Amino acid sequence: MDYPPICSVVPTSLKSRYDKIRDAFKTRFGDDPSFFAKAPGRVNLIGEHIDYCGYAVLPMAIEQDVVFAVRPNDSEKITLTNTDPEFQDFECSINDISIDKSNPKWYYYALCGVKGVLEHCGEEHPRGFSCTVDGTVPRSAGLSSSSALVCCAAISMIHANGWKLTKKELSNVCAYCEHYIGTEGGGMDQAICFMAQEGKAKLIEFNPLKSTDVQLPEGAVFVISNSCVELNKAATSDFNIRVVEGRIASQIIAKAKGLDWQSLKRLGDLQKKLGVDLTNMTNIVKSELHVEPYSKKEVCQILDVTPEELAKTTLSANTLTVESFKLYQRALHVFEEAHRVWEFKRLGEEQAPDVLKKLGQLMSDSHTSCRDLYECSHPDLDQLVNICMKAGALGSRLTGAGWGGCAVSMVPTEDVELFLSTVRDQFYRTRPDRAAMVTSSLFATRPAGGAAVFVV
Ligand code: ADP
Ligand code: NG1
Repeated sequence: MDYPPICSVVPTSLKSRYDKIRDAFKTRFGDDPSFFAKAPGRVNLIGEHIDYCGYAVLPMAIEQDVVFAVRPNDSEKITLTNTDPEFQDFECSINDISIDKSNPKWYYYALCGVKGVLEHCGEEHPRGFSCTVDGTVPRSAGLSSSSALVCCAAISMIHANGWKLTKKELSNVCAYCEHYIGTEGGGMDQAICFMAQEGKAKLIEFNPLKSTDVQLPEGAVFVISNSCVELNKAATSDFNIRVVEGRIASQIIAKAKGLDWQSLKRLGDLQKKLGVDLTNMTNIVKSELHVEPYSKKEVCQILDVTPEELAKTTLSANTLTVESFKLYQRALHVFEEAHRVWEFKRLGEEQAPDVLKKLGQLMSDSHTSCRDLYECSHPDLDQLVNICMKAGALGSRLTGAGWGGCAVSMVPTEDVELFLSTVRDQFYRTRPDRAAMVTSSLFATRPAGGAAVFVV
């Protein structure tokens, strides 16, 4: 069985940071923590907005993470504090966890993880814990700070109670419980958080969850750059509108094909049911869907349901009032992007001639599709991607949900220094607000390890 590691020594490279977190804990709670838990952020190399449609994605964990210093208690209370004064302390009873979807406070993400584990384990009289949180994952930037927080809370709750869940169980529980905050993501972030291995990118497949090592190309480095535009996914409806557009596209095609449309909410499930390949699916999109946006009235007519029934079968709480859906463009992106993921893996494995150029092209095609078909980019992010390409990247694309946040670029190893200084000059130094953030916003990265516990 594959459980998250429980280590007895904090690696030397992390010691000074963990000492500071321990000090913050001690100042607040008057005692030492009994363990640390850590959960990494991630960068998705390719496969955007397709996990919740059931398709495989290709992320790797990054060095930036969320760390909890934890001391279990017998009072059945959760007390959450943060090293960043921006985030206020919070306390509640473990038996009375409520999460307000309309107002995504920082501590709700932690409560999602605790609640998910409690529901899964179903044990009576669980122990609560006091903790101090410290995060280095840039927030609302597509590097999955929210899931790092959820997963870190889940693994802390597990360890505080002496329970055991495998990496797969934790991935599934956390993917499900992050929905309590309102975003209906597909599970990529939580899966890579637990399944990551140092030095390895992973192909993550869903239903059933499976992770496979991916050969990264030799001679290139992945560089992350933040556009410095933030979008909190739970506080806005942009993300869930895309989730719902995918569902409606799937259901309309299913109905046209005489299938049980109500049960076919994911484009990946639809493809399985139809038994055809991804190229065929793009042809089906072109023949069954129209390019113009669908009004809610038209969707209801096609599916032969009332708006109330559509709300129940398909919509989410924050998309009930959406009146227009772009189905053709969203579905086309999903099938083409799903194809690019498998191409990326295949080309990397074959190490074919020109492999770097071909992988770079796939990344750039992915960005174009996110920008034009999925409409989840942002003008500043497009500007950043253009600068990255001119600065020597072989491919560059938005990573994570988008609407701002980070780009990931593939850069020949020998050109990295020149690339970094060009992007620094042309994107960050042109504006004081960006210049102030450059150190935490522009960095080369390599695959980091997954969530772990350090007993002290
Ligand atoms: P991301 O793309 O980073 O997952 P989200 O918008 O989904 O972005 O979630 C970001 C939110 O997660 C923040 O607004 C904050 O509430 C919470 N969060 C992330 N990291 C931390 C942290 N270190 N401390 C407190 N809250 C955090
Ligand atoms: P970010 O932007 O990192 O929160 C979100 C989703 C992923 C995936 C990507 C887009 C959550 C927790 N995360 O990631 O599942 O759909 O967008 O590929 O909802």
